[in-house]
Amino acid sequence: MSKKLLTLCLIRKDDQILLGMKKRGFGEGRWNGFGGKVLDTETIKEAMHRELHEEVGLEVQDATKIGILEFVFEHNTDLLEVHIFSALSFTGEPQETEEMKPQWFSINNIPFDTMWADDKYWFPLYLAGKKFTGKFLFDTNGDTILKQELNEVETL
Ligand code: 6U4
Repeated sequence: MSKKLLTLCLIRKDDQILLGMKKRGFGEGRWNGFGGKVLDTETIKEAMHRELHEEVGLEVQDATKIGILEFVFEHNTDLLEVHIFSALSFTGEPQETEEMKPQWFSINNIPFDTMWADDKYWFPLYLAGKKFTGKFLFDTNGDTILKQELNEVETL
């Protein structure tokens, strides 16, 4: 297995959450938080800030790590380790970029049907202010979860 580190940043303002429609590449056609691959030259947190800026033009000051999830796809030797951050304030205006089209959603109306299939399991923990770790095995095309494990944790 070769492990790849990725970031995902979720921004919440009162009862709204900012998601982006991925316009190209991995996860195209799904709403998601903002993030991407950690480069060899940067820390995970630096990557989170860089990707947030590149994908939606925002800066955050208060991001805290809330989750670490591992994703594996059937018949694939890559393991994606996604480090998830939560921020409650930001500077800048959300901007559409070549990668993402941002939109605010009510936390009571999150578009789970157009998101990664794992999101509906761990978003409730995120929204309740909990921390978590988990592992998900997807089928080859990433549409169906074949196996999963999700745990609430005290610290990460
Ligand atoms: P670049 O480097 O821009 O070509 P790209 O292939 O577009 O990469 P990447 O790596 O930037 O994609 O971003 C993948 C994003 O999707 C990361 O923020 C992590 C996130 N992600 C991957 N699998 C996920 C999953 N199962 N559930 C989820 N987010 C996931 O909520």
